Formats: sequence, C-alpha cells, structure tokens
Amino acid sequence: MLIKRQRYPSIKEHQVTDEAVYQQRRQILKQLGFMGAGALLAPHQSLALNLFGDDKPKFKTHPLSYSKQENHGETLTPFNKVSGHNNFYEFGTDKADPKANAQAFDIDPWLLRVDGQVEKPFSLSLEALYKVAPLEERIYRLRCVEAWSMVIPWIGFPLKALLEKAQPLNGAKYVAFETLYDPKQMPGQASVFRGGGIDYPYVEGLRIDEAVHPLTLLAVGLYGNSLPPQNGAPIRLVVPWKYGFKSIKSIVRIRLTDKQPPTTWNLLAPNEYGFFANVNPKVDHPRWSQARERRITTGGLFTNNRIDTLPFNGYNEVASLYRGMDLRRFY
Ligand SMILES: Nc1nc2c(c(=O)[nH]1)N[C@H]1C(S)=C(S)[C@@H](COP(=O)(O)O)O[C@H]1N2
Ligand SMILES: [Mo]
Repeated sequence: MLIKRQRYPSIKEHQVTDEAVYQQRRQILKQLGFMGAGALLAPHQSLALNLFGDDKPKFKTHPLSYSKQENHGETLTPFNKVSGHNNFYEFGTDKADPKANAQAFDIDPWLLRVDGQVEKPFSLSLEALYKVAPLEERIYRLRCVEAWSMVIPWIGFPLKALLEKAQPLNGAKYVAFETLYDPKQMPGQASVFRGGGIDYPYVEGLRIDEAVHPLTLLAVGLYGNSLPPQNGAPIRLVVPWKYGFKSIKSIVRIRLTDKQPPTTWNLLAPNEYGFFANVNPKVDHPRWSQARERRITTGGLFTNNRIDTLPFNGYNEVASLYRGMDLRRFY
C-alpha cells in the first residue's frame, strides 16, 4: 500500500520556515552562480512553456460591480502576494507554481451543480455565478495551517444565499464541495508527484450551521476583479475562521448530505488535519506550533512580521457554533 504521507511529504520544510530565509538562500546560490536563469523559474514553469510556447494563452480577469466594505485598520496583503504565493496543488506544490501554471486555465464553459438533499437541485453557468446575489467586498484574514497569513479583499456573496435557492431538506446536515477534475488542465492531477500525493478531485465539507453562517463566503473575485485562476477561478469558498485548506477552490459541485463528507487533507493525514480545522493557537500541528503566524504584508526580503494567532482567527462570533464541543478532540 502506498503510504502517501511518507513518500510525498505534503507540506515542505521551507513552507514553515520563514519565507525570507528561504528567499535569502536562493539569493546566495544565485550570487555564487549555482542558479542560472532557468533554476530561478518555478519547477513547472518550463512545463507550461513547453506546452504553449510563446502563444501561451493569458487568463483574463474582469472588473466586478460590488458594494465596498469599510476597512477597519487591517493592512491588506498586496495583490502581487495574494496572487503570487498560493496553495493550489492541482497546479503544483510550490507557492509560485499556481501562478506559473494556471494562466491557460480555461473556465468557460463552467458548470456549478448544487444537489443532494435539496428540494430544487440546479446548475449555474459561468455568467450566472456572478448573479446569485448582490456582490459584496469582504476583507478577511486567511490563516494557512502552515503558519502564514494574509489579509485579502474578497468579492462574493454568502454561501447561504446559494443554498437557500436549492431549498435544503430537513435531512441535510452537511455540505460537501468538490473542485474541478481535469488532469488535461491541471498538471498536479496528472501526476502523483506534482500533485503532492492528493487523490483528486480535492474535496471539502462544512457542517450545515457553519455553511449558512453569515461569514461563510463564496468568492468570485478579489481586489475589484474576478478571481485569478491561481486563487480558485471562477468560484471558491472562503471560511475565514478555519485553516486555509477548508477554503476550496474552483468548485464544480456543492452537495447537501446527511453524513459528514470526506475531506482531502483529512484523508491524506488524519492525525494532522481534522474535519473542523478551526484556527486554534492552543492546538499545535503535530509538526509545528500554531501559536503564532507570519503575516504576509508588503513583504520585502527581510520582513519577519510574526504575530499571535487568535482563536477562530479572531472571528469570535462563530464560537457559539461549537459550544459544548471539545475543540482539542474535534480539531
Ligand atoms: N482545490 C484546491 N483548493 C485549495 C487548495 C488546493 O490545493 N486545491 N489549497 C488550500 C490551501 S492549503 C490554502 S492556504 C488556500 C490558499 O488560497 P489562496 O492561494 O487564494 O491564498 O486554498 C485552499 N484551497
Ligand atoms: Mo493552507
């Protein structure tokens, strides 16, 4: 039997060491002449170049109309970091891979299916995704389980608005989400090694009360425009009080169900990633502490912006969802 976690360590050491240290190492190698121009490219950039040559298609985003949110003193992570430092293993496991490999991602036509235990199942076309409900800006902190975080101005609508259209039945206790499966477009799905050992499609889930919480967002854009492919175009989930891996990208199916659905990182390493995955500074990852995080802001080479991690990522209004639950056991 393939023990994926051991053969393909899913989170690499450099992802939990300081990015500055990692970048400095590369800088030193470059100065010593060990890295040519090619070595400075992300590993899979060359693949994209081979496939598309100079005619490589360019993904186009478009401006959205939305109501702006007042920013109460959060320093936003700049657009180039939000769209250049990503986890999207379908396009490769390094932080620069998704941007390098996803620019030819074809999202038209797209179909998002909403079904399962509902009165009225339906599907939405690409155009319809932007019209489910009035679009609103939501400035949210995103805390990755790897102990880095960003502040991102998303644009989207509450997941609740979409679920209501389907009229969930009484038996619907959970919501299951699924990312597109298309190995022709996603090099990580075409190779176990490139895809970090994940059994695709990437799947995620929420309890129904979490899903209909007003903070739970379906995002179709960020920084004023529709989503770049590396951030999960055309539609992705954002659950700001949970570790980033819950915020599944490029969703094609949302299914209401009576049973807790399987989730990708829990399948891969159940002792490291639970179903709930609420941000919790008191529950360490088995391989590192979750007490603090590196906030990615303007991010020069020598920034080392470490801050305390807050329970529920600072979104205390969700605490009542978990009253009476042992959050160490249900991590
Ligand atoms: N389909 C899919 N969704 C995904 C991932 C992924 O690899 N595949 N990575 C997750 C992780 S670990 C994080 S931290 C966030 C990162 O979102 P961002 O790149 O937009 O910041 O996406 C999440 N959603
Ligand atoms: Mo993450």
